[in-house]
Amino acid sequence: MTITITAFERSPDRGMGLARDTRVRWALEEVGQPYEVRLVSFAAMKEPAHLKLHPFGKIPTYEEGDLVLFETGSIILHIAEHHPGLLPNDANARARAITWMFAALNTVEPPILELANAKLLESDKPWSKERLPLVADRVRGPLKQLSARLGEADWLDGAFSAGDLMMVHVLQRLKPSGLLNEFPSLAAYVARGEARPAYKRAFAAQLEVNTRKG
Ligand SMILES: N[C@@H](CCC(=O)N[C@@H](CS)C(=O)NCC(=O)O)C(=O)O
Repeated sequence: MTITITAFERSPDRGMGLARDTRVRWALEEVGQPYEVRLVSFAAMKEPAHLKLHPFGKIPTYEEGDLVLFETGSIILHIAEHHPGLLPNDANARARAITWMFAALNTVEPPILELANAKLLESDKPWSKERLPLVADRVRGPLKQLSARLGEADWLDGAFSAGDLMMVHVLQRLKPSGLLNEFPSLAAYVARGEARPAYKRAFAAQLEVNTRKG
């Protein structure tokens, strides 16, 4: 059955790979599933046709036959559960890999998004200079703990899993801030993720959309 995802017609990051369709493309590349992409504008995302797929008017969405999913956590879990390659066979190891997906989305991503929003949307406010260091410190806390847990390992719990895929993509948003480089083992972890052939294919595919003329 054809898989169709949605992505930005023009991503605000101009193809740096931070838009969340990249993590879904990456998961599909890891498990070797072909997919089609429907590009949507910011205006179209808020129209009834897209709101039927995504009640919050965002990308990405995932369509496969009658199934429509939104939220990258759910989409990637679905992909990982239906195709080998992103979750271990052992039940406990599988549950732990899924736990890392939740940790990426629920513990690590929120302060990173807060920092990105503080820089993007609040830098003109008189209190911004005072607030930014506080927000940055709220990112450093979980990064320090994550770095301690990763230790010398390549991946968070044995072989590369959907948990690593999600965590690497979440951490990538920190690269422009320089904050990731404060944690060399996490910077190396992200680089290991980016070196995977499946990631490279996903990155190239979204870049192609964002550098297309017209
Ligand atoms: N929690 C959602 C977040 C989705 C999301 O925020 N998508 C962004 C692109 S990365 C978006 O569509 N932003 C446009 C908007 O909110 O209007 C997920 O993981 O899928």
